Amino acid sequence: MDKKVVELLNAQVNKEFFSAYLYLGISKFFTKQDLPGFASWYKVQAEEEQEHAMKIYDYLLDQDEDVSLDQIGAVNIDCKDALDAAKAADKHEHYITEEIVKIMDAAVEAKDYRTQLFLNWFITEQAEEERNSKDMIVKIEMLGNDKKNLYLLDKELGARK
Ligand code: OFO
Repeated sequence: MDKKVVELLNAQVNKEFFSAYLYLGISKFFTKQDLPGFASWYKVQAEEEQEHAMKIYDYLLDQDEDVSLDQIGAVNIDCKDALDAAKAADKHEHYITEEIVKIMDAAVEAKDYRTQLFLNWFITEQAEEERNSKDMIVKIEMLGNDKKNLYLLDKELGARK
């Protein structure tokens, strides 16, 4: 495989694990806010991010490439409220979309059609991730960003498996 494509995929494994870590941090924030439904929703999201990382990990090994398991950055969640946390998640998803697009660009340049096919799943997934993170902001803004108003949404979010 093209060296740059492999490097970017390798870096993305780390970024997806960092996403998991970030969502765990947001989940912890909501646990401490006594909003267990939000906490559970973001914990499920953290698990999804680990699956994303493992998809790329498996793909690289399937192509007989190596995978470097680099250090995952620390997460310091400094959110003042639910809306702030939802906005942090939304910002992160836009960043991840940009990173996936960069890998796709490199795969196109390298005429690496197999990796382009592989990345199609992530392109679709990022559209869903951005929609979900935006929906969360819209819901919080509609209900009102205080704990009493968020109680009902907390019940709904707790149902995510
Ligand atoms: Fe892996 O999609 Fe979110 O970050």
